Amino acid sequence: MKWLNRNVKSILIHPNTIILILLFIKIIAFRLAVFHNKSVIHIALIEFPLWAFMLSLVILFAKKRAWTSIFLFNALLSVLFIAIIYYTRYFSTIPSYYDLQQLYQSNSVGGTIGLLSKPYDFLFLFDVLLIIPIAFYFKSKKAKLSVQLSKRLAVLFGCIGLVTTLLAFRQPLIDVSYFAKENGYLQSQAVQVFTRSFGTALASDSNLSEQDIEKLKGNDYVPSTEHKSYGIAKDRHVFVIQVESLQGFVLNKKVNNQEITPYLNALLKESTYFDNVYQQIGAGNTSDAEWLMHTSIYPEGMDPTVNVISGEPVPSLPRTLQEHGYGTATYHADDITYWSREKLYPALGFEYTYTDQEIPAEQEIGFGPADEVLFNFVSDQLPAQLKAHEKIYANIVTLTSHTPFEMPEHLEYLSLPENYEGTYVGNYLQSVRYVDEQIGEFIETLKKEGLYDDSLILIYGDHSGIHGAPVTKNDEAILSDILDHPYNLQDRFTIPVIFTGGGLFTGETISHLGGQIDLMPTLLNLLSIEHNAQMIGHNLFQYKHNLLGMRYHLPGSSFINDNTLYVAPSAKLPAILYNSKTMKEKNRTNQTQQSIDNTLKIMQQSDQILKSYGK
Ligand code: GP9
Ligand code: MN
Repeated sequence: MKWLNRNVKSILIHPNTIILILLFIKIIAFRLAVFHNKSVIHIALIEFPLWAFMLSLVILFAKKRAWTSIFLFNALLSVLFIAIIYYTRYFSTIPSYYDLQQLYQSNSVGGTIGLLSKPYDFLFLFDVLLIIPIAFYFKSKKAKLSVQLSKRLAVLFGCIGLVTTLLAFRQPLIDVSYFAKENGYLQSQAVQVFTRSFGTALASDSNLSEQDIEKLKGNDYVPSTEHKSYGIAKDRHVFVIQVESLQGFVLNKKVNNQEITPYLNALLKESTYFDNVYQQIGAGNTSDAEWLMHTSIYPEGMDPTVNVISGEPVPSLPRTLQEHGYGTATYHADDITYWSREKLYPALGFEYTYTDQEIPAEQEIGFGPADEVLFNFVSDQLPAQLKAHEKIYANIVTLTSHTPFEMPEHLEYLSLPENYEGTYVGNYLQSVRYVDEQIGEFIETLKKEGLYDDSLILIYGDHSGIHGAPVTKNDEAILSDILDHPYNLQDRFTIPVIFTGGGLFTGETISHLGGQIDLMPTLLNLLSIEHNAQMIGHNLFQYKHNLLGMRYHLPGSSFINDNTLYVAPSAKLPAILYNSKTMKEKNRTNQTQQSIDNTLKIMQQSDQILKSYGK
């Protein structure tokens, strides 16, 4: 018994054991933070072995510098875990190896980092420091790390890791976070490396016609020439204004008796306003919204879409418009390499690209010139564009209302209640109020120049601004105050879509369900222009029913149809269904599985097309 006690004791306080125990605790903390996973057995069998395998290799190969190498390994792991945790808090989904590759783009979250931290995060650095006294302790006791034991442990953990990875390959990868929770983070990365080398997530042989897709959405197909809206804006100039972080809930809303978007609200009277349209972007944020607008193909989801295309020309809105006599230009005041637009824009086929090289770096707010500089620049280009082309297409992507929404005081036009001042939501409202004013000015310019009556203008939001960790309890209370109900997923995901232009529309609000995928087909129908490739979306003026997929911001296989918002099971939560009118939870019906299957079929078709644009 004594012998056994001594043996157990010597194993427990063996240096190899101590550092493995520390690693195990660290991994439990990581899984708790990212997946809310408390099952120690699951962690021990699935998540721990591959990391422990790496640590054992470090000891094996480091030999004399073992303690320094362990320290570095631990430090690197802490940085990695913290990066994953912050990313997950902001985007509500885990990052993959390719997201970590592009950490240089982290200024997208830059000013928000402070808002993402939590008091206990520093504990991830605690064990790194702890290694130092532990190393000294064992050195003083002349207790060495055992290479022999590390060898055995490397074989043991390596074998368990291999088996769990092979098992992971047998599971369908529809939602990356859920997959990583069930099968392990490293295993999920291995499976992604494999699937990405062999095509996009859902890509497989799929051959749905436009008629088939309409049927899956619940509509009878009607040829576009028979739509009521067909050609009502034929031969007009086209202006598309994609507004940074613009959400639907701010329209027609007041705070302190002031409208948040007075110019857009007034414009609605001469527009058609679609008030039930959902964002569908993936990891590529703004650039994915640009992709959806210009191709009507789903974004990749877990990777910014621009990263999965080859950069060769793709069938697109600019190309189709150019074939119909339009000069096509795109304007965005950020660095062109952000979201690899130096690849995206040529692939989409814009003739003129204006970015931070051309748009003057004046009145900088956040990471670019204020939107008034952008709009003034566009106005200045118009005469030359109109001289060179009979019809023009201008794609204008705003920037100022970007997180963290901090505006210089003289541009804060709203007088907010005291408790809103300086809050995330308060700042958001100020920045939206600012861009509203700039859009108003730009429309006035078009009117003054006599262009408004000859133009079709589409204004929409790229994605939500209010989501994730920066939203505090206090912000939630302010949102409830504005909305008269707790902020919900529908408030978060719906973006305003406004079609306007002189004499075209009469102030109608249409509540057919739509997604960003529908913007391009709707616009082309108004212009009576056919696109020579398949579009996954449809004309919102025509079709009453819809079925939308969303991945990345919702777990894969989530869907939105006319009356349901279905959130598929995720790494943290079980599946949940909402009545999309009331946002009250509801029960699953026989129809639910059918809608999931139909959504996946539509997205599969889309992914098939996206894959053909790939490398
Ligand atoms: C970057 C700008 C903002 O160029 O469009 O991007 P976001 O962070 O919203 O994707
Ligand atoms: Mn954006």
